[in-house]
Amino acid sequence: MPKIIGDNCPYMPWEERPVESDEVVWRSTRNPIIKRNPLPGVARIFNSAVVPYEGAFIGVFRAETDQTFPHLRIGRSKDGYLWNIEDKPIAFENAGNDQYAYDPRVVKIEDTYYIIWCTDFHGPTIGLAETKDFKRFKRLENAFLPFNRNGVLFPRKINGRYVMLSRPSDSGHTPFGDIFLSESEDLEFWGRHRHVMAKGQSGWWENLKIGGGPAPIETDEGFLLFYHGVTQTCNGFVYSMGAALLESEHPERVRYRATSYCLTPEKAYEEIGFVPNVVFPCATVQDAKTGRIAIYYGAADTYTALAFTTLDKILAFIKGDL
Ligand code: BMA
Repeated sequence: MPKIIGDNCPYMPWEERPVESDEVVWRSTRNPIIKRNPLPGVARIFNSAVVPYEGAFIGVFRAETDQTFPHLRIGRSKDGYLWNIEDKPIAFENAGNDQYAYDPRVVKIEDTYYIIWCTDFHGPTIGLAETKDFKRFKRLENAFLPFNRNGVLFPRKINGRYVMLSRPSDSGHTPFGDIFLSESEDLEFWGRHRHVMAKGQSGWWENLKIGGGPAPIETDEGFLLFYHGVTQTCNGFVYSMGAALLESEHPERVRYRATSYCLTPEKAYEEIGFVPNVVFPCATVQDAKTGRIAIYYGAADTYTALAFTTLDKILAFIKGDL
């Protein structure tokens, strides 16, 4: 059996696959777990990140106000389903009033939690911050020049360097895009850029663009990467979720990549909303002991939803054995 390299999380959200289902990724019966207008002045919470923290969970949420202003808020949950979300945006210690932020990821490396998101620096690019306690947040230098999105840090240094995936883009809705990788010794200066995956290599469902999703999950067979893949229809973009396995010490090399999506908009909360037909994964929590994986994803730029898989099932799917 393949193994997750990482912590156990016996209290993670989990639902067994329904007996009649043969899906590789199955949805929570409680979806969407965060509904419309979840807080006063907040219209929608979606595309958000969750990490285990001190026997419970912390979320860094993409909230959008009733003026459609995207920003980050901290939330806390005992079970990963029911969330208490703060009534104010995260106040970064050294960032002035700059609150514009969306599509966060959170990654723990050694004893520090890093938040990565899409910021505005003369156009979209990758913002970074660190915290140890989710009370004080320090902004670091932006990682890249504009235009870039979908910055995703790996959960450990590789060959002595921090490693980040990103998706160079344009200033608008970006009708193109591949996943690249960059390295840094100090999280400030980035280089040794490598191309990791091209759009469209796994089918028409991702023939417009692709972008990294949650922080890659380390396994004894390599890093498991969930990503979003986008196709264009006469009614707009459709965002699905794909999966691939990257080499452990050379994550710019793809070992396997699934040839079809593992989650695509099918439920009303994924097909109907502020932006229809979007599933957009930004976080996972997993249990090394059982190989269980819970995936947090944004649905239709309106809701937060949960789906599940296990390491053995998703790896078999990626390798084409299912
Ligand atoms: C992308 C990002 C995501 C969003 C998606 C669909 O460009 O802005 O936050 O989910 O578009 O609208």
